[in-house]
Amino acid sequence: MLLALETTHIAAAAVVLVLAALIVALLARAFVSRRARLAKQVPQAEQRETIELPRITAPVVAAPVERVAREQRAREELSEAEEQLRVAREAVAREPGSSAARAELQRYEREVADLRRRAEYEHRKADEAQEKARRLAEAAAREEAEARARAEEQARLEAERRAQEEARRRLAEQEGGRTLAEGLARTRGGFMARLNAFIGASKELDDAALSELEEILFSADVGVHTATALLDSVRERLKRRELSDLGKVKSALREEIERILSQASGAHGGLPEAPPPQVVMVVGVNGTGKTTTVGKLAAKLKAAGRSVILGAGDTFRAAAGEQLDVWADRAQVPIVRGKDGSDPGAVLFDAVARARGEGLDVVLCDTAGRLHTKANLMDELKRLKRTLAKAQESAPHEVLLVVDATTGQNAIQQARQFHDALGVTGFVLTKLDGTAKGGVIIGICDALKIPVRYVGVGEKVADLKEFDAHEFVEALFGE
Ligand SMILES: Nc1nc2c(ncn2[C@@H]2O[C@H](COP(=O)(O)OP(=O)(O)O)[C@@H](O)[C@H]2O)c(=O)[nH]1
Ligand SMILES: [Mg+2]
Repeated sequence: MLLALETTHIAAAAVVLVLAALIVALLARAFVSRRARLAKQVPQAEQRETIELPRITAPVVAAPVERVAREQRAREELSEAEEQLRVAREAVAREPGSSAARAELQRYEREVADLRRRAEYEHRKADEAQEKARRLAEAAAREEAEARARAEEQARLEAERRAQEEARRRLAEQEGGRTLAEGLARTRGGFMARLNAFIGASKELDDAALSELEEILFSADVGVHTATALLDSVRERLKRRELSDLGKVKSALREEIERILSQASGAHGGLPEAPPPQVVMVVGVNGTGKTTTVGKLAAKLKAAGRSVILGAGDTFRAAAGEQLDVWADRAQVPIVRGKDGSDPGAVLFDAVARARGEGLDVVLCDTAGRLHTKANLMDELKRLKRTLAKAQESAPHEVLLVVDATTGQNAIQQARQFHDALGVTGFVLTKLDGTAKGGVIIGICDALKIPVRYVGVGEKVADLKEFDAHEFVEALFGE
């Protein structure tokens, strides 16, 4: 009974003690946190008397926010412990003899040391996280810049592709030019019509008929020399009794004309083969169609897969350079242009040098057909030719004379002048579509034995045709 009573007392005492301890602990905690709250209001300099951690810099990027928050928390806990350490120090100072106060001080010293290490660790981690985030941001920025550059490059290529397509479209538009027969319609309507009428009249092949034929041939713009030669060949065949009727006269003339044309020109026209860069010097009187021919030729060669560069050698007229620029743009080929009035030799030299440097196939050199200065055109062209030879051995590979068919027989004389001065290697007869004087082509071939490379029957690219003697005669004699 007594034992039971004692046990009850002990239990009650224990409960009271535990309760008392709890109350003390709660009070102590409330006190500590109040001090800590107060400590937070203490100015920063005072708070930082023992630790100098680097300041938290604003995060460069948003990613390490959590790390920064952890560092912030660690700092707060550290400053709370530091505050408590300060209080403990004061307590020891007040009661130097109190071992409880010293024990408290040691505990806070350890705690502050631990928390400082943690704060430093969190600071390092936050730094690392920031650094990592910065690197990621940099990589992202780099990637974005690269993607932008790629997009820009793609846009550029797309624009280039569209420009080329546009150029091709324009070329295609220009295609479907005249046929040779259509281009020769006027010539056919002139001398050929007279010849046909003469033959259709079915006269006797007597002297009167022959002098009528002579007159027709003289009117054909083939030149006196060639007209005479053609008539002679008819007479010759008559003598050999090869010609029994007038119908045969026509086929005899046709044969003879084809012989003259192909003797000079070979089987096919176009530019002859030459090692790259093939330098073509285009010459001729003003207005014959040099610049146009250079442009058309550039488009044709380019379409055939050859790389071409244009040299704007007519620096005497501003319009000539601009005109060639338009062609370069249309044909999508590079062009070398000098300032107006600058030395054409320098321009053409540059064009050849660039063709050599870039490994291009053909250099088409436009030249002036008339000079503003008193200088003689032929002397100037001779000088240009020498310049081209200096730019490249064996250049120019071709001296291409452009002759305007509408000038008729005068063209023969003109061609002779150019040939004597420059050694023309081939010629182009332009504007056949606009004249009945197409016979001049026979006269030039016969008189100078220069091959015809191309004929022009209009202003479109497709209107510049590679010359073919058989095709030409067929178109000329065709009904
Ligand atoms: N109808 C026609 N006109 C042409 C032909 N070739 C050139 N032309 C025109 O002739 C004019 C003079 O040509 P251009 O090339 O400037 O002559 P350049 O002074 O010798 O350079 C231009 O209006 C050309 O379009 C052709 O074969 N037929
Ligand atoms: Mg010109």
